[in-house]
Amino acid sequence: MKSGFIGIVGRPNVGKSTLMNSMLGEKIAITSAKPQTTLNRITGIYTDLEYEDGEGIQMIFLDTPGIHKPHNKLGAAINETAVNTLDGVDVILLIVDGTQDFGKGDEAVLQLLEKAACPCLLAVNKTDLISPEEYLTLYNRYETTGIFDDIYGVSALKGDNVRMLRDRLAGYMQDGPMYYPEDIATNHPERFIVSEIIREKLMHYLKEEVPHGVFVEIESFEEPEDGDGITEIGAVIYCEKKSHKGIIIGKNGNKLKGVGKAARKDIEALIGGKVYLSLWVKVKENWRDSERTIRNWGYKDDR
Ligand SMILES: Nc1nc2c(ncn2[C@@H]2O[C@H](COP(=O)(O)OP(=O)(O)OP(=O)(O)O)[C@@H](O)[C@H]2O)c(=O)[nH]1
Ligand SMILES: [Mg+2]
Repeated sequence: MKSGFIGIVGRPNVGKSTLMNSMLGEKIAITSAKPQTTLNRITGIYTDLEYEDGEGIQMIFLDTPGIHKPHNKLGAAINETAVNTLDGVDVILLIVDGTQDFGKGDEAVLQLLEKAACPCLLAVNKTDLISPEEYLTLYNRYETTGIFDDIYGVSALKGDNVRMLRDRLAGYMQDGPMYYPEDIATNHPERFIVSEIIREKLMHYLKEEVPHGVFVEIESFEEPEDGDGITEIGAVIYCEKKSHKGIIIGKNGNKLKGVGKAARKDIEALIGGKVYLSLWVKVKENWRDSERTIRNWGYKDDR
């Protein structure tokens, strides 16, 4: 059996979570067009018991928040989560956005990688949006750093080269135990994934500052007593301002209904049964700057 850990890092919005989901063939991490969608480290597990010549493999992907210049305590905490992931993995996969020119933020990430003790691969993502010349410019820029064992152009969205990249990463797995049972794709509790799904819909439906100031807490999760009953879930959406509360609820409650309906569909697919979802909105001012709140809500990496 080969197994190991792959740290997925990069700046916000480059497609880390999309690429992890694509390598898993399953949606575990939420994604959105807005930066700072991922706030915790998200584990995605790929197991194939017949990988090569009958030998099995288990690849444990660690998707991380985008590395950025923090503006509040939450930002600092999630940055730390990403940077900590560079330690204790077998291989690091840096993802960059092929549509963006190399800049200061990229330089800062490279400086972090220079200190990493394990091998690094690079994926230039979103190749579906760029020309071969644009790809080559980025390729050359990164190639000269000497940090990467290999550089791949991929499209996480279209799946181009994703299989090849996963096979290359598999080469870094070592003889080791099976850390998780064969049939699980993540080690996060269902409630956490449910709260993430709700947050994803909020990211999609809300504009500008509002979605970044929301946090979702599952208050109740009651599974049916018989197999095909309804799972009843109650969740609270915390936001930072009274005015945001109004925006989230929307005219005649329409916004919140839309979020609830979209989330319910995904949650039903996740748990494979009917769901009754109740959502409430509450205000918790400046929670992104409250050390205690951040820790209580699990955004602090306390390894
Ligand atoms: N065109 C195109 N869009 C992509 C590709 N990969 C990701 N995206 C889009 O880029 C946006 C960001 O994707 P995410 O996977 O959420 O990015 P992330 O790096 O995880 O972002 P954070 O969690 O905020 O750090 C989403 O709108 C994706 O649909 C790709 O290969 N091609
Ligand atoms: Mg992400």
